[in-house]
Amino acid sequence: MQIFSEWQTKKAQGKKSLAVLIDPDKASEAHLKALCKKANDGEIDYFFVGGSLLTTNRLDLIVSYLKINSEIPVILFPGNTMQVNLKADGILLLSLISGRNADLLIGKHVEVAPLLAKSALEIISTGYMLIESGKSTSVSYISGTLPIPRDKPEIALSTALAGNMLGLKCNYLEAGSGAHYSVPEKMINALKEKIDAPLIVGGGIRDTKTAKSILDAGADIIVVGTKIEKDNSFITALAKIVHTEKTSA
Ligand code: 1GP
Repeated sequence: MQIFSEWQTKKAQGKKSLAVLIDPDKASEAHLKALCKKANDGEIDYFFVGGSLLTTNRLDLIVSYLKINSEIPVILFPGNTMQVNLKADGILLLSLISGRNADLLIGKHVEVAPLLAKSALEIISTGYMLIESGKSTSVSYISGTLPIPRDKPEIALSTALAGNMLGLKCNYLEAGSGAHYSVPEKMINALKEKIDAPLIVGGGIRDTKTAKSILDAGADIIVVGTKIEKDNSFITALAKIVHTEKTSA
């Protein structure tokens, strides 16, 4: 099944998913091996691969390894136009709608569109929103944009609605990697109540309690990176929560 239609089907069934974010600069082979095992055991639903800034040339190596050794979709989560790899299954074509940097709203997309059009990658257009998270994050600094204030769910909702009216297929609330505070539940809930598009939430999820409240508030897919880089046993604990919600929903 195509990735996005799987997201829609799962959402309709009240099923939740766990995406693990892999930063190509940081992932060792041992780490990737452990992640693939967990993916093949059903603990991880999707791999997201990318980062705000890559300082090595390992993207192709990482995507190839994941494709050979795991059975789950590998989805590019590109920080810039250099992070396109045709061996992946899909790409989140991010439009940074919380910001007013024209390059990240449409400019970079123009540069990669001809390549993407010729590829077999599934293109998932995504309304990407940075949410203020207690500290300046790489994504905010690199994108040169201000995040949405965390106490303004109505701004996030209006932004997501506008993005979806413009044709973006899903929404991503991003606190930023290593965020002090994850995305507020009230904001997640505001989007869940009014928008049918699949909702992805990530940034600063370091414990199962936070993961559960984000899922309960209405996230369909949670994305976890930093904590798993340090402790991949966290995946098993997270998977129990994410996939229990599946059966209880
Ligand atoms: C994905 O940026 C996040 O949305 C990942 O954040 O590294 O804090 O888990 P962490």
